[in-house]
Amino acid sequence: MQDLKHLYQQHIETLQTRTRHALEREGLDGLVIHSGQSKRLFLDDNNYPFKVNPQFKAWVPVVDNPNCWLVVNGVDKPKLVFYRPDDFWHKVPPEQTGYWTEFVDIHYLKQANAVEKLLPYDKSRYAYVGEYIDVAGALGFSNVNPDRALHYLHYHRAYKTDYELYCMRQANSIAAAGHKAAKRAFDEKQSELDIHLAYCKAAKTAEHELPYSSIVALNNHGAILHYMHCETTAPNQHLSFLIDAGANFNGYAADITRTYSESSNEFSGLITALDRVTLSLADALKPGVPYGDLHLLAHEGIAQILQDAGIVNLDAADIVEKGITRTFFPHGIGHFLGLQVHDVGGLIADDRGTPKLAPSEHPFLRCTRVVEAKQVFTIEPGLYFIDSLLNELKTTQNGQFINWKKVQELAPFGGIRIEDNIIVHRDRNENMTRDVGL
Ligand SMILES: [Mn+2]
Repeated sequence: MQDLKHLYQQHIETLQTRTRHALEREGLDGLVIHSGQSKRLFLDDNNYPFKVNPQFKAWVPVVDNPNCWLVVNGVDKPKLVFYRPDDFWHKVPPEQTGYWTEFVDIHYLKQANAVEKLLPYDKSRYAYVGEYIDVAGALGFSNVNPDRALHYLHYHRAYKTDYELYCMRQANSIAAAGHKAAKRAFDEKQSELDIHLAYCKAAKTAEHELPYSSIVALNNHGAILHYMHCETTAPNQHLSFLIDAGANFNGYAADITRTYSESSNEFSGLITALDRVTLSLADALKPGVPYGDLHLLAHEGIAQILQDAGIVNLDAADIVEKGITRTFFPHGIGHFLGLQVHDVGGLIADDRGTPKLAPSEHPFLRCTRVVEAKQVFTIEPGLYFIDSLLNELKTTQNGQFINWKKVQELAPFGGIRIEDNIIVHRDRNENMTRDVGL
């Protein structure tokens, strides 16, 4: 705990420095960061699960409390306005204690609409950072979510502090417990819903606390890239299992995918081969390498698998050259990871926010930056048998190179994705996911 306190102290110092620079860009004295508000369902009296403003949780590990505010200027101790109403309907958070509280100046707020007296009097030198533009207006802010400051913060957020790395290792460790339980539930031939519940139980995480909706896909459901459905009854056969599920620690995410085969067969051979691709790409992540190059390397690795398995009757180089790998691997190789699962700043060239978009042949690439130390990425190659894309391929010239009989045999297994979370250090990589035994 002493350690975490020290790491947090350094983290706050880094945020203070970044904030000073961001404010200089914008010609401002400070930022007022809103944690958010509860959101009501249409024509209803229930709220959506609360999701905190990422700019807010960057500063404090408070992820479940709306109507909180931070006033930061990069110099003075950050001021935290912490919402603690008198409320017998909801759980009121306790007065805050713990490793982080001595580094912020905490003020408790009983009534959400009484915040004004705790905010800077002269709003003209401050910008509001948050989602609720009308609230900002009512409070008298004219500068809302200032572009130049946010671009600066987003760009530099790619360089994680040691505190953030600590949190992400913890998130990986929590997710690993879930993944191991989910694998056992698959081996016991449970339903998607029961596997999902086994995951949450082992990760000690309620569904609304997950960093993203888990993908728990049996058999050919693995071919649906964002399969969010959860069958409540078990299928007749458990051929294969793809699970993409993460965890949060202090607001930082893990994002891990594993794929399993029920027995040792051709599909399990593909899993082993793709696992090797994940590991070799994780090795290739190095300072100075454009992240997009890893995406191209992934296509080469996947092409080699398609050739070796006799799925495509061409040499690997030709499979890539003809664009055939895009049918089997239609998404990006990965993304920044941090406060957000797809962390910000991947598609800008500099801290002024100059756009650097994904190339048109690879539109789903989520990061075009050059890899540097202290950055954290996912690496997640995939190989899927997706009906709609295969049908499209069939109508093209390239259709003649495909072993359709083999594709038909493998289609019931859905698809494969193996996703690890990697820290790039100056002289080595740290695979947080393998380090926790997955
Ligand atoms: Mn991911």
